[in-house]
Amino acid sequence: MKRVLFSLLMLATVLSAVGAGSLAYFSDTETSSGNTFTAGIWLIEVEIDIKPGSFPNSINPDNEGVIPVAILTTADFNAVDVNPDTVRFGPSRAEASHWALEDVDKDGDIDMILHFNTQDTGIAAGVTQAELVGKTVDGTDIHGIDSVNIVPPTVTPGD
Ligand SMILES: [Ca+2]
Ligand SMILES: [Ca+2]
Repeated sequence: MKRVLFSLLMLATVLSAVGAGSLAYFSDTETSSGNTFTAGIWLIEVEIDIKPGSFPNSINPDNEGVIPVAILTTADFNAVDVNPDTVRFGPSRAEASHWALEDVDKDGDIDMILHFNTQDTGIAAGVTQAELVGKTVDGTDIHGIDSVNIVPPTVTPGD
């Protein structure tokens, strides 16, 4: 299992080991939930799939609908263990409007699918990836990240 032990002493090691995505998560957690990073707080990196079955994960920020996001069960993680009430998604940390347990990726195990109102997520032009955070039923922090393709496309210099 990809577990990362956060402690103040280990911070430099952890950040270099798990990369920029987790760095963003680290700062968000600090401000949003008041967690302190003392020894013994664990973080599980989970596999998520924005818009399961679709790639690229095209999102129109003006859409009034929902964005489905799956938390996938893997050999190392059971998505059934996630407390859906704790899950937040996107730059604005949206709460799910709906969730269910189902085999999203049709590999024979049960995953969690959550729906977030697009307007609640904070996903806007220029966003290239979106994070999901939450906790398991036993209180362990989870974090996942997936790519986002904003439509209609924004003009990028050099294209
Ligand atoms: Ca996808
Ligand atoms: Ca599955």
